[in-house]
Amino acid sequence: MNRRDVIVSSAALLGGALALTNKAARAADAAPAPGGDVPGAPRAEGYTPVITPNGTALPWRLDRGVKEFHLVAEPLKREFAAGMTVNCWGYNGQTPGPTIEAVEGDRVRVLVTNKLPERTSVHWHGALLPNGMDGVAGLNQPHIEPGETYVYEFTLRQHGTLMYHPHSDEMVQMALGMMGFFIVHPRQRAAVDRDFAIMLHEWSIPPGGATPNPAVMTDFNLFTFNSRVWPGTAPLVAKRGDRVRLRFGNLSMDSHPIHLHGYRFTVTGTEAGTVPPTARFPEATVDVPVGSTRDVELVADEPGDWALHCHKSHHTMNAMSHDLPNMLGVAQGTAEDKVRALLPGYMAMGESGMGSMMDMGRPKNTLPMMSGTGPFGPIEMGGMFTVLKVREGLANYDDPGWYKQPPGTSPRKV
Ligand SMILES: [Cu+2]
Repeated sequence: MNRRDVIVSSAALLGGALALTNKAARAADAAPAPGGDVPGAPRAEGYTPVITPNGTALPWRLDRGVKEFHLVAEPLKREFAAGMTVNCWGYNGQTPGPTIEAVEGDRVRVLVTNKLPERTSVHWHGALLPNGMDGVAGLNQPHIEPGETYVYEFTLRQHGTLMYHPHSDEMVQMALGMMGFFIVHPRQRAAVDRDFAIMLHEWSIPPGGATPNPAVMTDFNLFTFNSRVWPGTAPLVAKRGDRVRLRFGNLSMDSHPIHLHGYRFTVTGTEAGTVPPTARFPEATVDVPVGSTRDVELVADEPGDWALHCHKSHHTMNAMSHDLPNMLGVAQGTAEDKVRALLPGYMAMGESGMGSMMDMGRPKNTLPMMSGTGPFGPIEMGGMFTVLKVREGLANYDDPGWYKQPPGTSPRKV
């Protein structure tokens, strides 16, 4: 296939049969795809639709056998949790961008409209495709200038948890939140009841600030599941006995060891497809390396509220500062009064731990370092933390509230 046949400039596009104004394309995005396909509902093709907690699926329409999607790259505001809104870049008003779902063998067409203040491109991370469709601006295609729309089109020759992200000023654009899942289901029916996709990311936003700093390489202070931090992360709800798949994607600058309490699971897939059953082994923590995806599967056979979080402990903190002196065990009683004379409101911190820091004052648009309240008090977490809620006999998958532990199954104070 000739690249020019399938990547066309905005001008050519607007003059051709595929002409779509941004406004019309947005309207098409908002409407259910023809043929009875409603995003988020089970599809005729037989796969369980992926749930993107705190996110959405990208609608598509069928155009003579081709699944057509439309991504609009644009600035947006994202609430990370109540009390903090961040100036991000993403797709269709969201970070991560809406999840693209298709089936192995599908021919897909993705229109990409650039409404950013700078040029961009989209790389289909992990996809097997013609070289011209790979999205590395300058190498495989021209940059998509502001105001232009490019069309990518290729046939899905694989299945797996793929991703998409820019390959043009990639450092800045990814630091601001430009990334999304591109999930390709296998042809045969998937054997899961609940299928969740969580994009891992990290950000550097100074206390009181609202714009991520793309120049930061290692010292991040906010760590997100689908661009939300605890307690803003949606719970994952399953019925007892459901087979659950958790998909994790990582386009941040660090690996994230994701730990699930109360369960064992096996890694069943990566961005390159299914892991052969003979290569699987049981784990309770899956390390998700940079530039990778990991699918894990389990049977939700133990009811409860089970923590799911990154096990790098700084990654479950919000607005974490890393340049503090270590005050553990340092008596600060008299120093506090002296400093307070110079700095009214000063609080000595860290002498016996930092748990109480969730109560301290802070600049506006800044979340407490540790946060969230559960049925037994403060949870003292932040960042990459959510809860898998497994319940008996659920009528639906709405948040069922906190788990009521059966008598005799809780620790006793003696
Ligand atoms: Cu982490």
